[in-house]
Amino acid sequence: MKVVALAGGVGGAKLADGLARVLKPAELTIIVNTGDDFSHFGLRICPDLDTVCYTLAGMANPQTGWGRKDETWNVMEHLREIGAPTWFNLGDRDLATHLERTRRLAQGERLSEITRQFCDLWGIQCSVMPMSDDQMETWVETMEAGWIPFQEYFVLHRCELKVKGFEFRGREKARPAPGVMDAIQKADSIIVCPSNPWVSITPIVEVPGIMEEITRSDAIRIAVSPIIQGKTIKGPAAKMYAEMGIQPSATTVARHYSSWIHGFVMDVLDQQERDDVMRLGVEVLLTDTIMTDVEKRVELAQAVLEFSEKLSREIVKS
Ligand code: FO1
Repeated sequence: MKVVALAGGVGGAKLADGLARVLKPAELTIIVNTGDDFSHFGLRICPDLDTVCYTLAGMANPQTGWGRKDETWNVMEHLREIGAPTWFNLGDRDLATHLERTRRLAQGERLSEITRQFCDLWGIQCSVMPMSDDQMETWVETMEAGWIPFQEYFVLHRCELKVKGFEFRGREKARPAPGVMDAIQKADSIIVCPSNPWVSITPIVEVPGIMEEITRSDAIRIAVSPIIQGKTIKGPAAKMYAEMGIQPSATTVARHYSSWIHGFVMDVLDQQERDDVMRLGVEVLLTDTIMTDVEKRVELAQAVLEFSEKLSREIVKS
């Protein structure tokens, strides 16, 4: 079975890890959002790529979900002493990743190639690829500060500003990274991880060509809700919907994706919304989606894959 997972952020990385533990390495390709990427102190930082890779490699900080475990913060302390900006926390070990990535990008290497080599070094056997090697940056339109880059919204302003909209700057010139279109073409199943629909998944499918390839493929397409009981486990997705005048719920997420998914996985706690989602023309799997530990990641991954196989049998029959 060939599976493509679309992922960004901590929730996405957890399900990607579950899938990597269930599938054979050659069966799984994870396409990661790079709309969050930015340059800071001259370094190229790719938060979602690093979160996915650190999580798969067992190197992620279990408290934050981003950054590395067993981290030290010497550079940050010295930056503070000399009055440098410290709003974005870069641990010493994590800094090594950004330094080496930036050095190699400056030499003309592609982000996808650097990511593949980091994965090899870190023992990650499935394919992890950025959505694009080109810069396509998420900007957030806020009520209070106008248009600002994503990391300023997310980290500097702690998601406190009111959101009005999003823009993916550089989109026109962005191309899917090598391997992305091929993986989608060959996929039996495309799984949208429980990531933020606005700023983790939309940038991926907005890369010119990717959505067309997804809808052209014969793959079963399934999304997992990041919203449970109107709230997100982590991150601002529910807050973003509310600020844009949309009631946050699992049904809202299903509606967000309904034009291109076959199946939707939502938490048992939201079972009263099942019929609303079915009315969107989408099949539903109710299951426990809260990934509190590695076993739960694996259980959710297994449930999603079984659901995909069931839908595949049903669609072939009909
Ligand atoms: N998120 C924060 O909330 N505060 C931080 O200081 C922070 C630093 C950071 C450093 C490296 C990295 O790879 C990720 C980091 N993140 C931080 C997470 C990052 O902002 C992600 O874009 C979000 O998690 C959204 O996916």
